[in-house]
Amino acid sequence: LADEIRGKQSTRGIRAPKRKTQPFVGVVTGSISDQPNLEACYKIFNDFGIPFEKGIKSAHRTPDAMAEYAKTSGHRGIKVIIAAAGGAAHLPGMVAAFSKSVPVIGLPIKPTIGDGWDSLVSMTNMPRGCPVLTVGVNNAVNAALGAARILAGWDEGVKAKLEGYVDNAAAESLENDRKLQQ
Ligand code: RP5
Repeated sequence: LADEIRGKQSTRGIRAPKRKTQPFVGVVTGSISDQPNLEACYKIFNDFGIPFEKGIKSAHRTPDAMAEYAKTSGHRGIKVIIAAAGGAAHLPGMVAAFSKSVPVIGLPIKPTIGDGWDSLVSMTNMPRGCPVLTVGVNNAVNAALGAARILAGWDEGVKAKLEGYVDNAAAESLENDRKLQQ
């Protein structure tokens, strides 16, 4: 993936039009108000060189667009979907229902009322046969890393980035311990 060409510099120094890279991850939120919570997720995908697409597909406000997006995601080459929603967090479950075979990671967003527990439980308590792989409330980092782990099964570049990430986190933790002892 890291080798995918995102844009090309022409020989005259004029920037050629960006070639659209096939996205492997679809990130959808129920509302524009959820988007700031996804920044950490987008950063990881950019750092890892994972092509992704993002969109707002509301299960309540735009159910037809949401259904169309989910139904066509697999045919369009999307390997995993992150669906983020808060409050009445139906989006990941509906996306999982319509996409049929694409893994869906549910990211509960803390709503304006409450701590997000209701959003979390609505994503974990799916009926048998329709799983939503759910991460913690507002934990966009784990949503991104979870998607990267799915892709790492068939992409060596993503696997190497992930292992580097884990090794860096270990080194940082050991360094924090060392500092604490001083
Ligand atoms: C959910 O309702 C969205 O995912 C969002 O978290 C929440 C509130 O949406 P807004 O009223 O801010 O658009 O569907």
